[in-house]
Amino acid sequence: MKNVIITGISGQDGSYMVDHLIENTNLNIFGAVRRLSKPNYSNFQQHLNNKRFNLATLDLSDSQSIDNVVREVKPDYFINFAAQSFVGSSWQIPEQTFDVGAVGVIRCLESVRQYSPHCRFYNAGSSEEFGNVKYSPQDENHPFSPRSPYGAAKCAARHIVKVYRESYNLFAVQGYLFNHESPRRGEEFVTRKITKGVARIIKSIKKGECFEPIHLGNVDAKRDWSHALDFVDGVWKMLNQEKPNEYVLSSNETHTIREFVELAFKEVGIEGFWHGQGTNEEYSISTEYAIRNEVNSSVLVKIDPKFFRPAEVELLFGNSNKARQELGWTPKWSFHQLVKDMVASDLNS
Ligand code: NAP
Ligand code: G4F
Repeated sequence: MKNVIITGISGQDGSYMVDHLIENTNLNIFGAVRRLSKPNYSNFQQHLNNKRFNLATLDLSDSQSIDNVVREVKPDYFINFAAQSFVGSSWQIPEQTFDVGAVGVIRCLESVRQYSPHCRFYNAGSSEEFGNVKYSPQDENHPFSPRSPYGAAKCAARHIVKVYRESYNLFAVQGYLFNHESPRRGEEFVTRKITKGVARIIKSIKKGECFEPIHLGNVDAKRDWSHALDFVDGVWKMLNQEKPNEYVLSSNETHTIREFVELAFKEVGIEGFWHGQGTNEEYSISTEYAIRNEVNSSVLVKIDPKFFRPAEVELLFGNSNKARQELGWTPKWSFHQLVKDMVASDLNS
């Protein structure tokens, strides 16, 4: 039986990849977590008793820990999802972001080269590498122009993956993945912050209670959002093609944060309207809804400069036609279905 190491399994993509490979392959899975003072197994606890699932401990900032696992497992696949993945924090902890996101990838590649050179290696690349975009939609030929320490780390990782592929003939690739979300999305990312806020607000309204608005930064930024479930399938296809090519995965649509807000509130029956300008702008409940439902608070969203970034990626809009044609990758979730799924999950939690 073949072995796969997956890092980042406590997070969104790593945990969905474990689900995907348990269901669709007969691989032995070595899911890697780092040591935390309070372990968080919630995204993969459903597999803890499965004989094909093994928990491994490794930290991307520690080459010994990576070597130990790779030497023992001799993986056929190594899927690296581990990273400090929050762009906003990458200005506060730039060294750590770069160390894990770029140097950590060298540590993994070195381990694979030495102890399991036949292994197929995947690193999680990002549309943040395109950053200050030059044309739309962005495809595999778009130049790199990162706007954050996070984006710069992913660019460095891309170069080192290529260097190892070309120097040692490793099957090593890094996809260009646009934003992908789900009910397992971390709570500080904008989509989850919105859907969690919407669930909190509608629950308060139903109880006749006052509520605090959701505080957001730049609501005019545009993102190309997909469901993470579609992307783990795309990553697995990328790893199993004949030759190591790198692909964009995206929905091929772009939407503002504003649109996400409007759709998420609509999902729970709340109609709102934007008013005011700049940092005084707000999204408020329509008067008819407020009267009908005897709502005491009216502001749903407030703009808070605390969430503005030192440099912003204003527009991301992908072109994943190459992956769709060459890998036969067919995403199943629409933007609307994604918002619906996230709101429903937060309402039930
Ligand atoms: P996520 O939910 O934040 O998960 C990140 C994972 O990395 C967590 O399991 C985290 O573990 C782990 N990790 C962090 N530092 C580590 C370290 N030093 N050693 C070992 N593990 C470490 O992120 P995600 O959304 O699933 O994204 C997965 C990957 O894809 C990331 O590399 C991200 O940068 C990249 N990516 C994501 C998107 C997206 O839209 N989701 C788009 C493009 C690229 P802890 O629980 O211990 O913190
Ligand atoms: O949800 P975000 O934090 O995601 P961002 O920065 O696009 O990064 C995500 O996608 C990348 C792929 O493109 C990944 F590589 C990365 O790991 C991560 O998964 O922010 C999205 C947009 C930004 O323009 C941000 O300025 O939403 C804007 N925004 C507005 N208000 C906010 C907020 N973002 C957050 N997190 N919180 C806010 O209150």
